[in-house]
Amino acid sequence: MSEMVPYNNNNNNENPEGEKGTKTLTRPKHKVTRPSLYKVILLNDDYTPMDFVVLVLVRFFRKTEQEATEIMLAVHNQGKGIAGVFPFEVAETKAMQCNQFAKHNNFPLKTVVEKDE
Ligand code: TYC
Repeated sequence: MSEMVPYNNNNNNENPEGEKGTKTLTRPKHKVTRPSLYKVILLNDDYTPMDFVVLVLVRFFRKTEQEATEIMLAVHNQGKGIAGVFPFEVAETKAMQCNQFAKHNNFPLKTVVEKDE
C-alpha cells in the first residue's frame, strides 16, 4: 500500500486559512515489504548423469559451468543443494521446467521448492 498520510498532525483543517511557511510532508501509510523468497532445491539420485545436472543448472539457473559443477558435486555428495532463490512464482516455474526437462530425457532428477526462512 502506498496511500500517503501527513507526517505532522495538521491534517484536519484546523487552520483553513493555512499557516504560511508550514508544509505538510507525506510518508507511506504502510511499511514497504519485500516478497518472500523460495529456494529451488536440487535432489540427488543414482541415475541422472552428472553432465545432465550441470546442463540443467546452466540452462535454468544461469550458472557458469564451474558454478554448476560445484553445485552438482555438492548435491551428489550431500544429497541435496540449492540451485537458486527466487520469488514464489519464479521458483515454481524453474522447478517445473527442470522436472519436465528431466522427465522428457528419462532421468529421475527432481527439484522441490522450499520457503527461504
Ligand atoms: N548422483 C548422480 C550420479 O552419480 C549425479 C547427480 C548429481 C544426480 C546431482 C542428481 O541432483 C543431482 N550420476
